Amino acid sequence: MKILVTGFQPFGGECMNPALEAVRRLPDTIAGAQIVKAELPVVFGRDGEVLRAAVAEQRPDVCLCIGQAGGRTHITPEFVGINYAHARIPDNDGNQPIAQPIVKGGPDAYFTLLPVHATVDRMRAAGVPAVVSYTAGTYCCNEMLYTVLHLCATEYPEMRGGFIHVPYATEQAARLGDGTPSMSIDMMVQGLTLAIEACVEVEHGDIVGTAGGTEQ
Ligand code: PCA
Repeated sequence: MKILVTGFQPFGGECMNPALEAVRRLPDTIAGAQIVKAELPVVFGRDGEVLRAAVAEQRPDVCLCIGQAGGRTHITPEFVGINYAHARIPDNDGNQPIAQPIVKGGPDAYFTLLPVHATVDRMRAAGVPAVVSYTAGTYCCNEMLYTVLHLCATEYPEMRGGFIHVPYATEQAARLGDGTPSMSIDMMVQGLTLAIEACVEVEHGDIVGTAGGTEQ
């Protein structure tokens, strides 16, 4: 099995993106699967082009995209990508789409093709804070989740895709305000490794999870 793991570049004035740092530290093989990596720009439209090119070149069985969700306390595998871009801040090229579809005429939403509940169970059992999220927001990360699932639905029916958000790294929180939640990059690497193991072992569907969601 081949798994393409992507990490976003820094954005919003941050000098690092913990998602990219964690992806860089992943080994080349996890649970027998070959891990290939790509770095994505935080630029509406171009992130999808880079992803599309990486998928065309690598032909992965699984495409797992990783991004930062500053302010979250847990690693959050995302359940749903919506066909809606609405940027609170400009992207790294100064674009700020407001109330735009990602794919004109596309379905309103796609559900993840990855076993997010099995993933969260594994992370929690290993002591890694994790919860299934039912919103990936409306910025580039949601755009990427929607885009990868649209690719799966339209061009790569054998591929499975999904997205995981990670919190700020401890180094970022040290520069931000008192009370800013964070996690070590080492723990993110551990969590992402468990997520990839879950993708290898749970090839069809997911377990029925009771671990709740971000609404709780
Ligand atoms: N997080 C942003 C975009 C890039 C990233 O790492 C988001 O949550 O949309």
